[in-house]
Amino acid sequence: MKSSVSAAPLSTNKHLLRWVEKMADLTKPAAIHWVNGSQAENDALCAQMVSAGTLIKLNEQRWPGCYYARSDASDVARLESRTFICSLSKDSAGPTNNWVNPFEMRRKLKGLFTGCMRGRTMYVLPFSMGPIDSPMSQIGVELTDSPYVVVNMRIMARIGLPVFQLIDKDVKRVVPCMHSVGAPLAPGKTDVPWPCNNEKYIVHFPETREIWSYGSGYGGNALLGKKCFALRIASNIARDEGWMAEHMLIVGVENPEGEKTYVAAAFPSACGKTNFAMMIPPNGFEGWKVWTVGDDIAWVKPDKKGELRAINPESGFFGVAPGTSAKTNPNAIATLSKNTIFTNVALTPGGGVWWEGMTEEPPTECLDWQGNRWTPEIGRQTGRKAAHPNARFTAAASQCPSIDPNWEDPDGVPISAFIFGGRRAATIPLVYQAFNWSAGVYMGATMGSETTAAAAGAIGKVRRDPMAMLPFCGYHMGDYFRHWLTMQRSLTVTPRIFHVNWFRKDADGEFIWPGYSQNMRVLKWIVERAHSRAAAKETPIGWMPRYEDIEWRGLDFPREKFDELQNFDAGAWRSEVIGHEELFIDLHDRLPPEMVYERELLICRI
Ligand code: O2Y
Ligand code: MN
Repeated sequence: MKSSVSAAPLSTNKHLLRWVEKMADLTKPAAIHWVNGSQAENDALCAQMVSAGTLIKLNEQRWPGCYYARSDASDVARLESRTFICSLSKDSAGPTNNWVNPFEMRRKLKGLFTGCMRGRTMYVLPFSMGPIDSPMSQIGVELTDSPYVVVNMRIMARIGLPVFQLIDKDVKRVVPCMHSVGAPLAPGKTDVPWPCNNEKYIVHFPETREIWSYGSGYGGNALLGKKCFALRIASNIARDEGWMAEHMLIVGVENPEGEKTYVAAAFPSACGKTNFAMMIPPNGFEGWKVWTVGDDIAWVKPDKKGELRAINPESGFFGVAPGTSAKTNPNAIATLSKNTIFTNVALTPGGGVWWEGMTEEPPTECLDWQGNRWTPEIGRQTGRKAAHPNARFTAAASQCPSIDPNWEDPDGVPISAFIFGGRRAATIPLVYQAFNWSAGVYMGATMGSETTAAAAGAIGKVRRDPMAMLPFCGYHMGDYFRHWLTMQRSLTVTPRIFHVNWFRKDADGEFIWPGYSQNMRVLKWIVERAHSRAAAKETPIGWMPRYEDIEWRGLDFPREKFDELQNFDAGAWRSEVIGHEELFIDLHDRLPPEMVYERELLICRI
């Protein structure tokens, strides 16, 4: 039986119409809603979700246009164990991805999606990753039964009528994205605030450029433009077309002379990318400004002159709330002050939100992310947090006070340096520069970090996370390293490559580096190095600033502490290199020989 169509299609594209009809036949929604992306539509969806208990409208005076959502307690983070790359051959996915035979997976998905939208509306949500008018942008259509996904995607991507118009011109390939929370609603049954299914599948078909996600309504599992498309599928497209889809923030650093230098930085999940992307320079940096282009994903492409240019494919931030404050990130606080969706933070009695680290004083009472009464005393006694550690805000990039005037430039911004970083308590210095591109690729390929709450699993273990792409590269990591190496051939100007570590600890377990806005001192050295204007000393692992190469105006930071931060310990590095080998063994059959040479060179030097 055909499903009833509640709204007229907003596209005339025959392929799209046929696909929507086919998917409706499979999933059997009660209605189909073609998303036009308007404010009125958004308001109506939010009102509908308020009635259903999915959203709570926050106090309009204090939090204008803001809503609050609590997810199901089992649906709080990206699920790497349930994320699959279903390429035709297992080899193409590589050992770091979960692979399932695509034919088998299609059979499984067909079963899961059959009738999965019964009693719900299927939203036809067209979206552009990147500015609508950019030649670097890519288009997708997400069919979802979650209105929460629609309103979040409206912030995170360009959606609605302008995208349908682009699809109707039939000039760009459309990536089909199927999403269901996997909770059909029987007639007469009342819905739960956060429908989802215990069985979860986040599936990518790289060859056919398709995404199928089932069972989760949360974040990267459900907002399919983000990790699924802009990284896992786009990394495949980028490899095939000669560009790069990277898990990187982009910032423009403007000096007092008005010269702007753009850099892109890859740090693993929840290592402070959003804070770095919105940095306000500290005392001593009068006349300097950091401009935000993006906080999570960069699409980087050589232009006609052979210079790398990057766009942020997203239009919003899906930022971690805990730890975000007027002290740690004033620009984020200003960004999320209106028109924001908060998920899994705490709800205060006055219709406001709170999370650990937002203010020094917690509220005397609030409801925690699961809706239970929480007081500081209860928190102390039980160890329970008011906000989930992976609680998020979804806020528009255009609301960010530091948003770069060129952030939507269809041709992107020029990239002068890449920065890799990790959360490492020992061994890795605050900052050093790779000797050249191939040493820089090795640096990115071997970076590691202690795990955090952004992904389900153990917290605090060091894991190798090449270019911060381990959970996001949609193909074999060895081929990905080769792609990085090959990219140099398309370039006339090669960006410099750096490694940073804000998280080195002293013998007492205390962080040595103050971090946050003080990272500007490191960023300045990086920018000056990119322009060949700053000095450095050669060490076995790369070029390092000496104490006198860093700008210390406005900060009393003793030389001995800096030496401790920058200390190169040959013994620790010998163990570190053994760690590199572990990852390389896994990738051996597709590891570019350059990676082995770089490792040999490093061993010789240390
Ligand atoms: O889906 C989630 O749980 C969030 S993960 C996330 C969100 C925004 C930016 N980056 C990440 C990440 O894990 O890298
Ligand atoms: Mn990320």
